[in-house]
Amino acid sequence: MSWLDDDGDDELDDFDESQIRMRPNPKANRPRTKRRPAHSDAEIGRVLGVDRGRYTVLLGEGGDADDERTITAARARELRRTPIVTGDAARVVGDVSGEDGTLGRIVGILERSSLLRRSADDTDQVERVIVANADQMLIVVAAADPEPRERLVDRYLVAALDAGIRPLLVVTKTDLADPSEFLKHFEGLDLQVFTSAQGEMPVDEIGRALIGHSTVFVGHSGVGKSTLVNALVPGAGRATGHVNEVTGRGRHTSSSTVSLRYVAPAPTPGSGWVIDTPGVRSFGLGHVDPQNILAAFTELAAIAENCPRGCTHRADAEDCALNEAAADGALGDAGLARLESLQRLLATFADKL
Ligand SMILES: Nc1nc2c(ncn2[C@@H]2O[C@H](COP(=O)(O)OP(=O)(O)OP(=O)(O)O)[C@@H](O)[C@H]2O)c(=O)[nH]1
Ligand SMILES: [Mg+2]
Repeated sequence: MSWLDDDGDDELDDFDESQIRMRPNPKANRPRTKRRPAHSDAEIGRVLGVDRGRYTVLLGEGGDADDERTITAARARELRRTPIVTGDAARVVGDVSGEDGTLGRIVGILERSSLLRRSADDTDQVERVIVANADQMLIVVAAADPEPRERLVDRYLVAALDAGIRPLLVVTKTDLADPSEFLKHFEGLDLQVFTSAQGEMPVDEIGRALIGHSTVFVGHSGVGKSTLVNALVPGAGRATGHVNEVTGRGRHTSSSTVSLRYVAPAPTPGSGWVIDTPGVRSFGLGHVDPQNILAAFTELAAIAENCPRGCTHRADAEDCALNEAAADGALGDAGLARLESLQRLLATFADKL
């Protein structure tokens, strides 16, 4: 293993001299080369969380219980511009023992199967990466306190469909208000819906949906994401906050994104990953490709093949094959409801929250 850094020069930005002496390198006297070390000895680990430039990485996952360990790692300089986020599969070198006071080094990340992103607003192309490799998104919305807003749910749906992530919906705090009116907005969608109340959280139902998946929990501050995570993952110890009675806003209790292992209670075998995220005020969609939204509505996408080039598929779009099919009664009630949902999601690009 090389203690040259990743630029191939001998600036030892991550190591101090005491470590060098402890780890003599037989190649140290060879001529310098600009070739990067191959890091063929890197271990692959799961990034569980990021805090002030330090990554918590799980190594040895899936092996013997003894092999599994959580380490702290810094990123190699060559990765400066690559965002590394919770859920990434990272290649780690250096001290990977996980012992107190040790620091590994992330030298690369594996190709991601999905990437959930948002932008500050809809015109902003600069994206913030939230989580990598999630295959489900649990959209958490409260029946009240804070008031549910279907537009924000639409935005999450759009972000999920764009990223190829399956959305699920949970309405919390149904002890405070009846969510049925709110839920009507989502009837046309292929969306599993849970409801949750104080003292009556659907832990088993949600748990079943988590097995074998990596599920990111998203939603406004104060809707109860961390409360759910704590109920699902005993010992998670996520802090939960109060909702301000005057503004109806949450207090942004969770400040970082953290991945936790869900283990189904006996006798059901199975596990999955839940990712608790901080509540956000807005969820910009500047980076989203509307074609990805349409593609998620498979049967409607097939009809839309007959649309003129550049068709927006909005309700007011002329010669739109979808609008024509709707007018001809070719879609049926369920199809009409889905078209309405699709058109509302497409319209989120024009609306601001
Ligand atoms: N009445 C009622 N209160 C709930 C329910 N679920 C959560 N709460 C309360 O809502 C408040 C906010 O919950 P959190 O879990 O901190 O919310 P969060 O979504 O994690 O918020 P951020 O971390 O700020 O994004 C806490 O006081 C919870 O006790 C529920 O089903 N019913
Ligand atoms: Mg929280």
